[in-house]
Amino acid sequence: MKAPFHQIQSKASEKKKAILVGVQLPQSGPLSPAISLDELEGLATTANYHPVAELSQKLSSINPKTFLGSGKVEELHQAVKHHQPEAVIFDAELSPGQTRNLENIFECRVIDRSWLILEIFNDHANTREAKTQVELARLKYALPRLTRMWGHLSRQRGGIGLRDVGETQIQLDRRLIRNEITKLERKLKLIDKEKKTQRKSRRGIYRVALVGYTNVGKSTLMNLLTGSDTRVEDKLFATLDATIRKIKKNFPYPVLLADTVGLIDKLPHDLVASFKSTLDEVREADLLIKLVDFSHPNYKRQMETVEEVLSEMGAQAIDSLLVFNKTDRIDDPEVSANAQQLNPQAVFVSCKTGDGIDRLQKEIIRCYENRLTPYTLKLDYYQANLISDIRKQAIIVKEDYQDDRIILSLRLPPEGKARLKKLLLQKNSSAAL
Ligand SMILES: Nc1nc2c(ncn2[C@@H]2O[C@H](COP(=O)(O)OP(=O)(O)OP(=O)(O)O)[C@@H](O)[C@H]2O)c(=O)[nH]1
Ligand SMILES: [Mg+2]
Repeated sequence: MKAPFHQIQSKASEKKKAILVGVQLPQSGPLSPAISLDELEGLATTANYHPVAELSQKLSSINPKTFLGSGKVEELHQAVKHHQPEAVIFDAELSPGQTRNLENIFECRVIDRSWLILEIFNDHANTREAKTQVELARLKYALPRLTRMWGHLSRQRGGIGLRDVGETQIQLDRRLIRNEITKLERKLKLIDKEKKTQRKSRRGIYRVALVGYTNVGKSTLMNLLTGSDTRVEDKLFATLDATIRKIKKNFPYPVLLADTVGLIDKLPHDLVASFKSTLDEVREADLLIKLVDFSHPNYKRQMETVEEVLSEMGAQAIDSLLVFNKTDRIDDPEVSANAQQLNPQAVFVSCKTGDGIDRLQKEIIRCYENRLTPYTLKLDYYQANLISDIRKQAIIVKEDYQDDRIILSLRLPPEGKARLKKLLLQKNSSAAL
């Protein structure tokens, strides 16, 4: 009989041992279980687990009590006895009841994909904003699952007798958690307000946001275009905060670029809700650079996930540029040719070699110029000294020096007209607007 478990040879001894369970449900589409396990392994390793065995399972239906059918649960139980892992990690979202039942059977921790992602976010959160956002998501996740912690405790202390104490304690803890959630939500509202004010101050400047699946190279591209030093790592969710920098290199206009948190399949709902102010950077951008890791075996599905999350966020209508990264890893020219044919609007780049970056910059400029509206401004000759200030607010396409006045053909960014008006008022001029 074929061994159900794939044994993993690895020496990450200081990490916590874990058994991984990849599941393929009918609604997961054509995604192969192997690819789903690959991603789970990446997540588990990032969260400091050392996978000792993997099981992948096609499911036609979910067992409401234990998620998997009884046969598979038993197989897993045997593997748990054999490997003595710290946790069994499922590549699915488990209900609080399913987690509790499985933990009772295995007598070890059972973690679902959502919690695993929350653990990684918790480890990587550095700023006040990210920490608050992650903490809120974790508490919301924990609230309906409190009983399982107390279930453990009452068993350890002899069971039945302590049950009532446990129940009372659960009520108390629930209240504490609810209070904490309210506190964090208030704190986030304040942070949100600060961020809004900051965004307001950047109004009128063209804003570009990098979006994409985690680990596709967003921060690498950000560093390349802005000369900043955002953290780049071959890790999932290296970036949790939105970093904003000016694009400097060879850009004729001021453009702000935002690096944002990576997306992933089945992102926990509470996390998306908690990261609202970070994701607002995406929602309010003028242009989205949708970055794809072209060398990833599952890049098409990753592109779909990004589209799904963007449309959930209400950001699907924003102008966008599709950019395929890591072309240096593609050896087969036919693969590139096919992808180019299927995505004729995409820009192909390698942030590692710099290949294609010039073209990308030109595309960003083209998108920017598409947003400009033509405008004519008539100045008297005594106002000619305003032209250098006007140049900061608009693109001067043509300066026509006539006998009695100067006619400027301008291209204005959104809100440019209001800013021009303000400038002329400040200088006490009454040009014909
Ligand atoms: N070969 C190759 N590797 C690249 C390229 N661009 C980025 N990488 C590598 O891909 C890994 C992830 O890069 P990041 O820039 O951290 O990716 P990210 O999208 O910001 O990831 P998160 O912040 O974790 O979502 C790093 O190891 C980079 O060095 C590229 O063009 N070619
Ligand atoms: Mg990053």
